[in-house]
Amino acid sequence: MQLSQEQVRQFRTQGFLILDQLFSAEETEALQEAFRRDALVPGEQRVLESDGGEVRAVYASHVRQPEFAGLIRSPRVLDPVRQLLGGEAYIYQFKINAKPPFSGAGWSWHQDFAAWQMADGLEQPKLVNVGVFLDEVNEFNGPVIFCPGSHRDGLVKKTPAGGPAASEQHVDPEDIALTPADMTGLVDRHGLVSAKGAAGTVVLFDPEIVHGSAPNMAPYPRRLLIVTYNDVTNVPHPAVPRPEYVVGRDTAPLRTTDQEILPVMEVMA
Ligand code: HL5
Ligand code: SIN
Ligand code: MN
Repeated sequence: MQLSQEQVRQFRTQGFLILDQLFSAEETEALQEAFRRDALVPGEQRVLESDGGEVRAVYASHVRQPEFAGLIRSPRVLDPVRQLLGGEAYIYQFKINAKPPFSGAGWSWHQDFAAWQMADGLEQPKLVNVGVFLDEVNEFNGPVIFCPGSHRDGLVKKTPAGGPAASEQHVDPEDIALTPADMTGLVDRHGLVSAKGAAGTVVLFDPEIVHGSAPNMAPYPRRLLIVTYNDVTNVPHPAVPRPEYVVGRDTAPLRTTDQEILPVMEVMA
């Protein structure tokens, strides 16, 4: 599966591209079920909201749940990623941001590559993020908001905000948050667009695009899965490596599979 030239052009100029309902309702339900299972697994990979209540994010579900192992190798995802990178890809990071009903907090304005350069010594922004909507995303449940075209300005901030980290488990965008002064200029130049759509929709986005999201005000969740693929020639050189759940160590080129998300049904005799 390849993107059209127009889709590639959109990704390069806007910094994101929406692929409406790339996954079917049945596939999305299987992914939801796999996440329900995975969110129960105790461990460092599970990040709670700051009040200690609900699950804020879960990392590396692709190493525990077969549905996610299939998803990351799906030609519908991996082919466009390799097309955009112009090379082979491996999994840098896999996370699901849960944003539960009413209580899911927002994510501060940030650029992903700032975190990965600072925390992991990653040299080049040769990555592609693939966001998969596990629920419908609308104006009520805290869509990701992009500052379109902002990726072409490069990194706005190259040092952490200072002060105690919001989380010991990962870099919370709060720790690299852009200031109101940064955002005023960016929004003047580029405006803002939110990524909305039915469950099963995919949004590809650039590691340098400025983005963030508001809390979930709705009585339903906004579970957003984000797979970050890195170019195999761009492996990080960290002073101190972060845990494997947050930065993948298997840098071998990922191959597509025809065993995607749903189990292949056994044919009854
Ligand atoms: N939580 C990620 C990490 O690598 C960084 C953020 O949205 C990605 C900024 O720890
Ligand atoms: C992120 O950038 O990882 C958070 C975006 C979101 O889940 O709204
Ligand atoms: Mn981000």
